[in-house]
Amino acid sequence: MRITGIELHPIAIADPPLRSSYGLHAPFALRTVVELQTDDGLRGISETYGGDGPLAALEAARSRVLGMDPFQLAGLYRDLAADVEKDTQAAPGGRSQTYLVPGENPLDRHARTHAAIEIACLDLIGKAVGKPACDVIGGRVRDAVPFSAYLFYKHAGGGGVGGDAREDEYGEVLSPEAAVRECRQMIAKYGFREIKLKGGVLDPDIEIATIRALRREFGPSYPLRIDPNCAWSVETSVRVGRELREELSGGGYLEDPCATLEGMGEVRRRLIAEGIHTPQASNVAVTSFADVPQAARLDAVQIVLSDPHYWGGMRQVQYLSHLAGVLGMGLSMHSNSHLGVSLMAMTHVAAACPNLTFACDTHYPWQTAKDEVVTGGRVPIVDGSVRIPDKPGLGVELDYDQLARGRERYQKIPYRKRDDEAEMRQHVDPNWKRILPRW
Ligand code: GKR
Ligand code: MG
Repeated sequence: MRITGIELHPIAIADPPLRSSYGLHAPFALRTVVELQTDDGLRGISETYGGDGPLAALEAARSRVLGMDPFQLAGLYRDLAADVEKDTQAAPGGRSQTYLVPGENPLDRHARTHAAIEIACLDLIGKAVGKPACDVIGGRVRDAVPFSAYLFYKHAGGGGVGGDAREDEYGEVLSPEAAVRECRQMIAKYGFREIKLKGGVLDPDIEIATIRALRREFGPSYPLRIDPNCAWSVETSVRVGRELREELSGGGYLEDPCATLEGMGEVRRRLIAEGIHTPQASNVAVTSFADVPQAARLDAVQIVLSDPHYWGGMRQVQYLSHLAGVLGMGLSMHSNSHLGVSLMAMTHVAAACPNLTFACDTHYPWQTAKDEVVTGGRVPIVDGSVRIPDKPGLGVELDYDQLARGRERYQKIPYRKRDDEAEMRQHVDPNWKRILPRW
């Protein structure tokens, strides 16, 4: 089997005005759908980050991928990584994700590009051998993968503009009471059994009150996690850890409370000194394999957040799962705004990682059927979980009319890169800047 064609579909999908320490989500999120064709008539698909940067990186890989046997993935990773090693040398001061929105770190470009190609190849391989992708990469340890209710503070609005404006299902959410309502709605609709609050938006005392209100409403059988994306100082992180000692216990965690592994290591030491063992998770201080041993040495991170989109694909996430296990760390999964193709890639790899024992993050509830590009509409989330379909590969196919609509939306909008800070200045506060730590 040889790859004979690559089609890259840049699309825009409506996204509500969600807030985080990065700023505000734009009315449309950008994604790229990758489609590979083979000489025996198969089509393999994947979904990745959108906009000019990811598209250019995929274009640059075109000649390497055309003619390739989709089973031969190790050499592809080596060749894509070779280019980035040069970038690393050109970046004295090292790598850091702290100030970059996900998908924009130049030092991980090869991993993101490889992921997009690898996932489409695994879809092809699954189709060629008649097996689901999770069974191609070593076999599933679960048939259904649990996801968490991913709560955001948000402004009123359902995302999109004009004829593409979407219904505002959750309304404005800028208080603890509204966050509880949002969570109730999301759990009623999807049946999630774990809860994540995106923090770093309101004063930490309000965010503490939000977590407490969630605990009162849902009780200790719903583990809680809070993620301010580095908006807090070490001092504030320790204070929040202390005040939420009870609420974040029993399967919950504190995610990237402050910047850097050193900062998180200090938070950990100080909390332990007070007898508080709340684990810390990261998708900001730990974004590459090189970060993991250091995170373990400093005891800064106890749970690594995997994500096939930037860790290099499904098999790289399995390696990460293994490494985390060897170092005594747990594994969970990070997400960004995405559609059903990504959801299925996340589900397949999570099914094939024994060490991934937390419910994965997903932004999927924030997108709608109007933007979905897989046939049959939205991928069902039932009892908080996505089941592995009894179909080969990822188990989803593209709806080409929907894809064309996504491409049209992409052509209509002026931006080609996620810039939450600019959105914040345009819609909320003309003087807004991302300041870390803010509190
Ligand atoms: O969508 O605004 C967002 C999130 O803040 C996202 O960008 C983060 O990557 O979900 C992510 C996280 O866990 O840090
Ligand atoms: Mg995070």
